[in-house]
Amino acid sequence: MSRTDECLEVVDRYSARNYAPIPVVIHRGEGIYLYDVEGREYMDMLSAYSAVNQGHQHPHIVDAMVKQVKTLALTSRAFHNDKMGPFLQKLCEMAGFDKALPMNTGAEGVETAIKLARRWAYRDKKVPADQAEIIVCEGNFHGRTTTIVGFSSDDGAKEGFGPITPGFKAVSYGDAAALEAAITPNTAAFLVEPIQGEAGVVLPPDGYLKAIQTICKKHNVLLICDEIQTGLCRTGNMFRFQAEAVTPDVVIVGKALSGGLYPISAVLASDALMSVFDPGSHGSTYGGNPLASAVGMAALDVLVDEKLDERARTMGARFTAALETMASDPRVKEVRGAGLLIAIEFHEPIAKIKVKALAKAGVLAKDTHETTIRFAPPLIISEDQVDAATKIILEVLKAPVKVPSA
Ligand code: IF1
Repeated sequence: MSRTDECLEVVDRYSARNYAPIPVVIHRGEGIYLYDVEGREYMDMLSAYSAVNQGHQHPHIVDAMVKQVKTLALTSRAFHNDKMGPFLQKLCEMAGFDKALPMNTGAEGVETAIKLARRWAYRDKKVPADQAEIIVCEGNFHGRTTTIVGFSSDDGAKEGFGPITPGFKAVSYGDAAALEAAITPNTAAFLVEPIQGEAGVVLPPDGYLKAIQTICKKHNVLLICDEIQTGLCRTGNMFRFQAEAVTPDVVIVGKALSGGLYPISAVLASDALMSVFDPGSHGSTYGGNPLASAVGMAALDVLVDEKLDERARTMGARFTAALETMASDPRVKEVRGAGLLIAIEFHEPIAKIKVKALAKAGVLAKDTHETTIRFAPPLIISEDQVDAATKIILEVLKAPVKVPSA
C-alpha cells in the first residue's frame, strides 16, 4: 500500500466526514510549492483559501514564531503580554482605524462584528431591545458558527442546524437599490464581502462599494466589510475596499493575518464603535496571545516589505491574461477576478474533473459550484512561476473531457 493510501485510510477511519478533499496528502511546504508524502511537488494555487498570501513557511514569520514560542505563548487576557499592543498598533495604523479586537478564526471575527453592531444599535441608534436587524447578501460566506450558517444561502452549510438565529435578512449581492429598500429603522448593519469568494469569485458592479457606503451613511447603518479573504493584499490592495476609496465602519480580517502559521483574526473599528465592548462583554482564551501577536506582526511586515499588494496586481494581470487566451474556447463562460483571486467559469460542470487532472499535473486548485475553478496562489509568486503554472493549467483545461451525465 502506498504512503498516500495509508494516510487516506487512517483519515477515513478516524476523521469526521465533513470534507471531501482531493486525494493528495501534503507533507511539506515552501513558498508556492507543496510536497506530498510520495515526494511529488505541486504548485499551490489555493494558498489555504488565501491564508498563505506570504507563501508557505515564510522564513521571517517562521523565525518570529519560533523565537516567541520559546519565550511565551499564552497568558490569557487576565494578564497583559508585551506583544499584543505593538501588533494591534501596527494593524490599526496600516488599516487606518483607531482600535482592534483580536480573535482567532474568521468566524469569530464575524461574530465579534455582529455583537459590536447589535450593541451599537441599542446603545447609540436606540433600536428597541432585541429588534436589531443585520442585512447580509445572498451567496454570502462568512464562516460556520450556528448564527453565521443561519443566514447562509447555501443549504449544504445550514440544513439541519436550526433553529436559526433571528435578526438577519438577505438581499441580492451587487444591488445597492435592494440594500436601500431593505433598510428599516431597526437596521444595525450591512455585512458584506467586497468580492464573494465561496460564491465563485463574484465581483459586484463597479461603484457598488461606494454606493453602499453612501446608503449606509444616509440611513445610519454600519457598513461591515468581511475582508477575511479579500484583504491583506490578495486582490491587489491592502484591503479591497480601497479599490473604491471606501472606508467601512467595521472591517474583519483573518486568514493571511498569520501568513498561515496560526489562526489569527481581528475586528477593526473607530474608538466610538469599539467602546460598546466593556470588560466581560467579549473575549477568547487565545485571542491576542503573545505567540499570535508576534506571528501577526511578522505577517504584516512581509505584506508591506515585499509589496505584496503590487505583486498581486502585476502577477494577477499576467495570470489572468494567460487564462484569457482560453476565452474563445466555447466551453469557457468567463475569466474574472481581482489581483491574484481569479476564477474561470465553464458552461459545463467540469470543474471537479479538471481540478483532479490539474493535481495529477502538479497544480493544486479548487473547484466551486461545479462549473468554476479558483486560482489564488501565494502572492510571492514570481513571473516564471506564473508562466509555468499557467502553461500547465492551459494544457489541462484545453484537453477534451467527457461531461458526466447527471
Ligand atoms: C472552509 C469558502 C473560501 C471567508 C470569509 C469568513 C470566513 C471565510 C469571506 C471564515 C472562510 C473558508 C473556510 C474554508 C473554505 C473557505 C472558503 F470556499 F468556503 F468560501 F475561502 F473561499 N469570511 N473561508 O472566506 O473564516 O472561520 O474559516 O477562519 O473549509 O470552511 P474561518
